[in-house]
Amino acid sequence: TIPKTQTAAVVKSIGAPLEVQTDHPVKQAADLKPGECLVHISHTGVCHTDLHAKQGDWPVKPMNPLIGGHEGVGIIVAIGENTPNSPVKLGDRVGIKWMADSCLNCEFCRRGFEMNCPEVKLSGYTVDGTFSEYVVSYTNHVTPIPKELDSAGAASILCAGVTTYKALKVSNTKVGDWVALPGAGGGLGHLAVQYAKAMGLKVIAIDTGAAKEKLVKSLGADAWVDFKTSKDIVADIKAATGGLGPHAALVTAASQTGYTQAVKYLREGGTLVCVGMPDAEMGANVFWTVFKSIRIQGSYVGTRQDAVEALDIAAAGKVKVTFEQKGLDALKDVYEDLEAGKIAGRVVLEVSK
Ligand code: 8ID
Ligand code: ZN
Repeated sequence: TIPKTQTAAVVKSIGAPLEVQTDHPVKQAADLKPGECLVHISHTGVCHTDLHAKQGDWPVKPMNPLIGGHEGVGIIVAIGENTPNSPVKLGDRVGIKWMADSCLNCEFCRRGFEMNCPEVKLSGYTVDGTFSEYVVSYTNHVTPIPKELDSAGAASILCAGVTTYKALKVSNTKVGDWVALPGAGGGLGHLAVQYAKAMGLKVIAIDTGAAKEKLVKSLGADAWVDFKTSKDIVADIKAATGGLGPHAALVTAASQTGYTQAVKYLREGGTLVCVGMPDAEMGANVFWTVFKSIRIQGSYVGTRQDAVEALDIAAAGKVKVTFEQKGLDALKDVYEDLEAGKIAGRVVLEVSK
């Protein structure tokens, strides 16, 4: 039976403190529209995007009041009546990603740019997300979780995993190439290290502090540069690759500084993949971008298919989320730690047992 109320973490307005409410209403099965499903969330990761949403620091603003969260795993407990051809059924364990729904019929959806659909619904941004016990999602876009993965371990594949896997796919690299990863010790970055190694790349991890250094080295990073203690990042990164610089840089740093040197250290013909999303200019020099034939590529989450692939790679044991598990009550502190750059890997919240 579906309860009438639930615990949910709510942000009432931009900049307002997070409130954990125990009497938030649950949408009942009879009220679901065709195509909607109700998911009983057990675990959800906390992404730096959720912090951007809480602070409202992006040029595209979130809805408010808002329940954030877009790395959720749970069980489908209801499906809207008259849902046509649902690819999932009651009782299925599914994941909820940033892209909660898209029309599937527009030019962007047809071309594999579902995230750019004009009808796109964003979990924890334009529709309520996974920081609650029950969330309404969409049968066409929830992702079945492979049985090899437990729910806590699968959660952060739904955003951090999918996003970095897709970004590597568009990085124009091949087996044996070097990829630089500014932000490597964070939620996205530590998965980028692992997907990159699984794809046969050599990894230069760039971040700061002993905890993140230890983490990325344990995950197979071939070289490490601390951006806070390095006297010359460009020289250190080039030296680590034998002088020529990396073939690609995949920036997941949530700051402008992660971007500014990338064009300087990239190898001629290299690709800069932009993933981290500060509202900032990236500061690439035009002369060097042209002279070195640099390609600059934005990469925004991934499609339904990318999500299936990213989960399959994790299910095969090639990628594993490093996380600390906490309760929904801890979300406020997690935001503070994210802002301070204190989290190596991810925090995953257990929302219900
Ligand atoms: O689809 C997308 N493109 C997408 C999907 C999901 C998340 C983009 N994002 C964005 C988030 O909105 C956020 O802006 O990616 C960014 C990183 O998200 P995250 O991995 O969840 O954040 P984190 O765990 O805080 O990790 C960021 C890391 O960057 C390091 C920090 O130390 C931290 O470990 N960092 C920073 I801040 N500046 C750096 C620098 N100059 C840096 N590392 C290297 N050089
Ligand atoms: Zn995210």
